[in-house]
Amino acid sequence: MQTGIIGLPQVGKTSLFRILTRARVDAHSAPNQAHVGMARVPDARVAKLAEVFKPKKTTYAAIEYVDIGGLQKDREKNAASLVPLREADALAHVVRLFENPAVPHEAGPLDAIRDILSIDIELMLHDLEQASKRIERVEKDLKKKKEPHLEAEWALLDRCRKALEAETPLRELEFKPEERKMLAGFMFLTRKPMLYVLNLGDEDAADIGRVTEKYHLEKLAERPHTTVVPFCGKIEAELAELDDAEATEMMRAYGLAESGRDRLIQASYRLLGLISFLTCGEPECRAWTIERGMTAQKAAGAIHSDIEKNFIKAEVVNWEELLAAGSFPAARERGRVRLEGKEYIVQDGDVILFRHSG
Ligand SMILES: Nc1nc2c(ncn2[C@@H]2O[C@H](COP(=O)(O)OP(=O)(O)OP(=O)(O)O)[C@@H](O)[C@H]2O)c(=O)[nH]1
Ligand SMILES: [Mg+2]
Repeated sequence: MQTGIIGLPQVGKTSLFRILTRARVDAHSAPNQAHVGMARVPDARVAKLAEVFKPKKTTYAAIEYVDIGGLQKDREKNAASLVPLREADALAHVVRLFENPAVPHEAGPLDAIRDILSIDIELMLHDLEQASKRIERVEKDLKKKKEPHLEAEWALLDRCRKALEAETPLRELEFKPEERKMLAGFMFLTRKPMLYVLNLGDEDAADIGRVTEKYHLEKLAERPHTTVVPFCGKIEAELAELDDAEATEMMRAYGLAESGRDRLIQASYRLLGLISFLTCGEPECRAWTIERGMTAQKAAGAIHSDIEKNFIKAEVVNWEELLAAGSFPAARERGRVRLEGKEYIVQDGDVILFRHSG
């Protein structure tokens, strides 16, 4: 699962990418080159279980980020730099809210709402073009023969086109399952879930819980499939260089209760519709990524297709109950371990032991 980082030039996209993936990207080399990297999903549950179970190996979930260059005023050039985003499952738009006289903001004085709209419009124009092209084709085919599936596709695309013309991103429309299937091939950018990263200056750190009001962005977070995460890019970059004790000390000095990096990665994980179930034993404590709403049998496939195929039952215990019991047998004795069938819907934080044949 991949999140594409977008935004105007010089808003801190590559800095964010570096913080998330801990990758060393030379800021001065090829500004318009796309960078791809993985970020470990911070998970206190795995850490706590590992402390008790002392496994040989601890493995966290991971998600991918891609940093494309800044979008330009030149629409032609933008069309090309938007292409890598079509493959992304979600977008993270970095919005500049920090002052830095050494790096002036291309769009002029700081204005989050203006910047958000200007990027949204680029994305909507991209989608409008895709929809219009396909509508033209469908109309041609419909003239030859009135096929019901083409008529359905035309109606759906026409609805998308009208929404886009009214400056409504497609993520705000509701689609039926069969419509979603039809739309899958188009890779519309405004259908992807959106994470707005508010890149704040240091002076906002102590009041980070209230910045959406300060910048009049409360409405933004209420939109469907949209998350807003305030973030102090410069502080987070410094924190990334420190060991845990030093980082905690520095966060206290700035009045930050938790790591912005952790908050941001967890928010994008949720926005992608992902949850983790855990496995825990002597060789390994591990978080496994699945889509929310997956059944136990499907979830088993995340570990191995054979376990999915030969699924018998799942032994399930909530991670906190397992931690309190101290071991799987002890949790069983306390009656905390449930025996679930293949249709059981796996919950975030379930620790699972799969029973399978073969
Ligand atoms: N004060 C301050 N400066 C920042 C922050 N984030 C980035 N910068 C500075 O802004 C400049 C641009 O940062 P980048 O991360 O390269 O921005 P970008 O969005 O990737 O830029 P382009 O890829 O060229 O569009 C660098 O000089 C950073 O040091 C921040 O949160 N605060
Ligand atoms: Mg960059």
